Amino acid sequence: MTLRFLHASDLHIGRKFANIPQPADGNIRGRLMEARHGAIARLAQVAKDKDAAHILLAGDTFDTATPSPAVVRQALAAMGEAEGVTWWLLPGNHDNLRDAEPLWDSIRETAPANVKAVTEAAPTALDDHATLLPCPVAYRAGGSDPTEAMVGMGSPEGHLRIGLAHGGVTDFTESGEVIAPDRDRSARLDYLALGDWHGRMAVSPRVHYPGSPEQDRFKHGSRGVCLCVSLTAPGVPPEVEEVETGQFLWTEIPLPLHPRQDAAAALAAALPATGRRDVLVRVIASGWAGLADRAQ
Ligand SMILES: [Mn+2]
Repeated sequence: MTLRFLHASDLHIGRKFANIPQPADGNIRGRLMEARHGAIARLAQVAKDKDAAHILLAGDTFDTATPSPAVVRQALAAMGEAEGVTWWLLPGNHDNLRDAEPLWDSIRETAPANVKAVTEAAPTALDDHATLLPCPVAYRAGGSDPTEAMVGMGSPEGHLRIGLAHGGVTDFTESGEVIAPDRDRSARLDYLALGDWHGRMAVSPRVHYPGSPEQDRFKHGSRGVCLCVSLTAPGVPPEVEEVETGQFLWTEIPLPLHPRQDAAAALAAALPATGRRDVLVRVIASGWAGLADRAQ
């Protein structure tokens, strides 16, 4: 009996991208915002393709504690359209329980039947063979390990134990919480689904960050992914497959320059040959240029 689910995090729906220059003749900020909403449908498609019955969202589904009602309504509607899939939404630091109380109230009241808000740190049956152990972020900077409660959470004999949490395992966290990297062992987990880090990272065979399914910074250099996780029996290591979900590629391109070079031609040659409309490039120019070269 295989349990298959998708693990994603940090959708940051509603993010406005005010730091991205908006060209006079384009709407890149709007397109980036739309791509984050679009991640919902792309995840739903992956779930369908992979025959996964559940999608675990490990926090920061929404970018702020107070997304506009339209952003929330449209996101929930898109999740509702995914037939045969149940979405499990965990509060992260951006949409934590305290700051985003009205948001979680409205999700519980208005969400379609296949969208579950996991706002309590209590074991929840995922199906007849698996128990979800969620640890929602209570407030923005808790300063303690948000997964500690998992150790004491019970589950029926023979059930798979799947942890769901949001926070850092090392100093990359901005929120102050640090998760014990061996939590899978101390809480007897078959899988620990984490969010917070926006790049893909495997902490250990059972502990994973999928990163954001739609990238939002230049640091990772590849399109966003989600994880397709298969579990067969308690104690058996999971099978974890990365599935690309990102629309935009955020990438850095080095551009070494020297005097009397045609810089414009060098730039044109360094840019990607195809698919440019969905690529954000940060050009890192370096080297030497005389005054005339600079002007050019
Ligand atoms: Mn985040």
